[in-house]
Amino acid sequence: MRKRTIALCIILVGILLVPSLSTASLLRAQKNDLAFETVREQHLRDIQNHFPIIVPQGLYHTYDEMTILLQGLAINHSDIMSVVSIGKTFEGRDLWMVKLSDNVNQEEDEPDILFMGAHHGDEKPSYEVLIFFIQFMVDNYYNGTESVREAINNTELFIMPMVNPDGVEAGTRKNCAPNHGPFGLQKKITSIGVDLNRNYGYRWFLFFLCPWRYYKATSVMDRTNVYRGEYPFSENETQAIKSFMETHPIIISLSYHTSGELVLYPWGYTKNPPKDEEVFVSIGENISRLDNYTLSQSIYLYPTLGDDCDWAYGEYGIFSYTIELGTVQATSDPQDLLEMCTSHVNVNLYVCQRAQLLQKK
Ligand code: 0X9
Ligand code: CA
Ligand code: ZN
Repeated sequence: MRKRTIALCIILVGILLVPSLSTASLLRAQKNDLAFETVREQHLRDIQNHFPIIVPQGLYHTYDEMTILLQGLAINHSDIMSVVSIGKTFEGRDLWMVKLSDNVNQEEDEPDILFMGAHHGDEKPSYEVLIFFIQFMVDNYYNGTESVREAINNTELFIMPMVNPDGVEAGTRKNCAPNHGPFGLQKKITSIGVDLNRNYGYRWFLFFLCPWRYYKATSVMDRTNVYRGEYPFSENETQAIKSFMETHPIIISLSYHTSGELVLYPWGYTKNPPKDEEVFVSIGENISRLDNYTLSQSIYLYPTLGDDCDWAYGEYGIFSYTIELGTVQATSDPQDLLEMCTSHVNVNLYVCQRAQLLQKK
C-alpha cells in the first residue's frame, strides 16, 4: 500500500515536472537566443553539411533543390562563385543570378557574358544545362582544366538558370501572375500568366501599327500562350533582367529553350538581317559545330515580337542567341539530357573565348 502511494507520488511529480522543465528550457533558449548573424552562419553551415546529400529526386531539379545547390556551391567556392537574388516572382520566389569569375566580388574589366534558362517553365532542360555548367565549372577550376580556368579568370560569367521559376514549379510556359483582361482593364482576374519571351520592350508597339503582320508573333489576348502582358517589362522577371542589363555591359548572351536543335540569332521580328550578321554567323557557325544544331535567323523559325534576343541586340548591341535544345520539350531520357548538358558546356566555354576577342576589338 505504501509502495503504491510512493509510486503514485513519483508519477504525479513527474507529470507536473515535465511541462515545467520544458518551459524552463524554452526560457533558457530564448535568453541565449542567437544573434541574427550567428543564425545565418549556422544556417549556411547546415546547408554546407547537407550539401553532399542534396541531389535531385527526379531527372530535373526543382526550384528548391536548385536554390540549395547554388547556395551550397557558392559557399564552398566563395572565391569564384556568388549567387544573388535580382528580384522576386509574383509567387515570391527569388530570381537567382550566379556569377562565376576570379575575384568574384569585384567588377573587373573583363567581358561580361549572360546565360539564361527557362524563360518558359515547361522547358526544363533549358535550366538543367546551366545547373550542370555551373557545377562543371566549379568542379574543374581547381584541378587546372585549362579552358575552365581561362574562362573564369578572364571573363565574368553571369548565369540565371531559371528566369521563370513560378512557371517551372507550375509546369507552365507562362509565369503565374494574374491577368485582368487584354489591357488590364478588368477588375476580376481573367487568366494567369504572361509569356516572358513576348514581354521585352524592343519594337513592342509595332503590333499596333501592323497587327495583320504580327498577329502570330505575339498576342494581346491574355488567355493565349503567347500573351505579351499589359505593357513592355510589365513582369517582375523581365523587369529584373532589364535592371541587370542596365548595370552590366554584357557582350554575348545565350538564352536556352527547347526544342528544335536550333541556334537562332536576331531578328525575330523582321526578315532584314542584323547589321552585324557576319559576326552573328561566324559565332553561330562555331556554336552549331559544337552542338550539331542548325543555325538560322530566328524569324525563319517563326516571327516573334518582344523576345529577349531582339531586345538585347536592338537596345544594347549584345550578340544574343536563342538555343533550342533537343527534339522534345522535356526529355525523360537521362542519356539524352546528359548529352545536351555536356555539349553545351563546350558551347558556353567557346562563347567565353569568343567574348574576349570581341572586347579586344
Ligand atoms: O517562341 C519562343 O519564344 C521561342 N521558341 S519556344 O518554342 N521555346 O517557345 C523562340 C524565340 C526565338 N525567336 C523567334 N523564333 N523569332
Ligand atoms: Ca574576375
Ligand atoms: Zn521557349
